[in-house]
Amino acid sequence: MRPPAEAIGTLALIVGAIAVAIFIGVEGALVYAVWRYRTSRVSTPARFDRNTRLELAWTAAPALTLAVVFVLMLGTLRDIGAATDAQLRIRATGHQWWWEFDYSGIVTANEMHIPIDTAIDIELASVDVNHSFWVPELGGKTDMIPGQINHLRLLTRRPGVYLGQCAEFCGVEHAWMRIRVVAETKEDFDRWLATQGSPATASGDGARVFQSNTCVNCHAIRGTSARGEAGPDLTHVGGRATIAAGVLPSDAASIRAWLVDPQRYKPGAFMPRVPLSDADLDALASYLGSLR
Ligand SMILES: [Cu+2]
Repeated sequence: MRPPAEAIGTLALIVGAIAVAIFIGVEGALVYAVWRYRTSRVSTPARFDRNTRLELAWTAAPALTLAVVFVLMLGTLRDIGAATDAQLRIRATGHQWWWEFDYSGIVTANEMHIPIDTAIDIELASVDVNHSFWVPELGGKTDMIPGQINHLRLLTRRPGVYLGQCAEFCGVEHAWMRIRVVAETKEDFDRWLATQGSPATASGDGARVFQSNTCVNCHAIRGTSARGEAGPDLTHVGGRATIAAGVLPSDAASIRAWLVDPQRYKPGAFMPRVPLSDADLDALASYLGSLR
């Protein structure tokens, strides 16, 4: 399978080259005519309206050019469509304003890991409004529509971090709906997935604060009694690079600041302020930061 980004890039180059060739041809003819006939005193232009050959030529040439582009585009669409040969399936669900990634039951948020050299089929879903999944370096953008599953094919040969963004206006925090894709070797990916699949520790003050407050209504931490589904799964939140879909780094100090006043960092987000004592805040922030 060909990386979709490569297919799209090649198509853009070919279509761009055709457009440049047409531009040079048309502008060249114009400049030539202006220069060649610059001293001409003829005020009535020559008439061509009975010239069938000329009419046919300038109808056929653009039609043929577009037909060539059309055929090339069909090939590209085949290269970037649903991956029927997928070796890995990931369900990506858009939420206002974060992403859920489900690896056959192992759920994480906002940071998607993928193995390199692997044909991946992303099932795109939404629980609320239209979103659009877009990681420019990996491929085209595809809408996430409530009540419908769309597919996006992903493949990359290069390990690294690829940044993406929701590309369909979805409400006030649309701009803070960042996607972070970590492409890594198969071994690193398998290790990551095994970690994600393991439960979190449920002991300690932080775990107690989490489970005895309203946190559990919206968030899940596998291994504890928290099973909420409205907000991001936090089982390994400390192992991600950011929280709140890119707003803050995922260290204990930032998590604490976020808990104190989420609206300060992401106005409009559905995360409410939970009134907690300073001691509880410290315990909760260091607990969440430790969930790696
Ligand atoms: Cu959006």
